[in-house]
Amino acid sequence: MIAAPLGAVTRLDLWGYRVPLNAPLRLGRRTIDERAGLLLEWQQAEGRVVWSEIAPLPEFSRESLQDCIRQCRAFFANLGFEDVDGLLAAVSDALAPAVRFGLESGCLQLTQPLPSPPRIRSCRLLDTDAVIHAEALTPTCVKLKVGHADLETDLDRIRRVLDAMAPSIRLRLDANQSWSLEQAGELCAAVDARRIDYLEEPLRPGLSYAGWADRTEIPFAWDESLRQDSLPDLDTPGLGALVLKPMLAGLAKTRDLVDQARVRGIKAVLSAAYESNLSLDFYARLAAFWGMEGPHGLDTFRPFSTALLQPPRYLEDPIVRPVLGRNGLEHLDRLL
Ligand code: OSB
Ligand code: MG
Repeated sequence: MIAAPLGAVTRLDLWGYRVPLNAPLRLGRRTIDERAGLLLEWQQAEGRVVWSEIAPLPEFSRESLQDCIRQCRAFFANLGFEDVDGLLAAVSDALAPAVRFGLESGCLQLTQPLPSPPRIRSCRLLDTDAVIHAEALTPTCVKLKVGHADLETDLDRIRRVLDAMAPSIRLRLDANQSWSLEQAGELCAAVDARRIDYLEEPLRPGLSYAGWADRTEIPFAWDESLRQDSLPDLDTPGLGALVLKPMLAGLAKTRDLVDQARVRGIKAVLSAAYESNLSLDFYARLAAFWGMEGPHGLDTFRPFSTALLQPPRYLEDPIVRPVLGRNGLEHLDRLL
């Protein structure tokens, strides 16, 4: 990496944002009706500005927004940096993943020539309670949340979605760690395996995947499991994809897992955690920069009532929202 002197950053500001959601969003056991987060504004000489985001997701992140604000203040108060490399070297696991992401993604934009956000097709996300409309017919990939109801109800929904989809469209299922190996096996046996891309996090936390490949041809994917204290065995038979949420893991750890997937011929899929359009654009740039195939899990902008600072640029089919300018943000601190 080219060591751009941090002196080139003339100012760093911490901002807060709150965006009402168009519809309540269910996250695990909680429902939220607004999304809150932080933005870092990195100003450089010649008026160049880079934005990065820190947006821990309730129910999925351990850190709160207040934790992140505290950690940002302490990080810049206690450490003097020579350059971007020095700053990155000071980013340790003592910092929460969302804070690491905000710092790492800011530094990446400062030092690397990222492409502008390409327009990409995301995997269309259908909510648990979603009614299956004809809109499910257009994408190349659909993701359905399962595991909240009993198996018969899930099977019924899966079959209805499959019936509504052209045969070429791939279906991804996400059970968010709901089932035993037996339940997952039962479900897999009852669906058309050829139409399922993969089944994300089928098993309850702590259960072994050792018997997976003996039971079904449907590959499983790991998401939550990749954020446990110790990394699961990436050579486990049946593992078909790593679903990577940079906001929940940090950017450096995400990059490492992209490499680990690549050497094994496993799919690596970027997945959003309801960040603002700024991070969604960043993920699209990242996917191009890292040469990742997709489709990625970036269909999370729909519930947002407002875009931050600029319209989203990564969307193949535009979603038009009013744009909240810099004066709609709350200034929290000057960090540098
Ligand atoms: O379970 O993968 C999840 C978003 C926030 C929290 C958890 C999840 C998600 C997504 C993002 O599903 C969209 C995707 O991966 O397609
Ligand atoms: Mg998931």
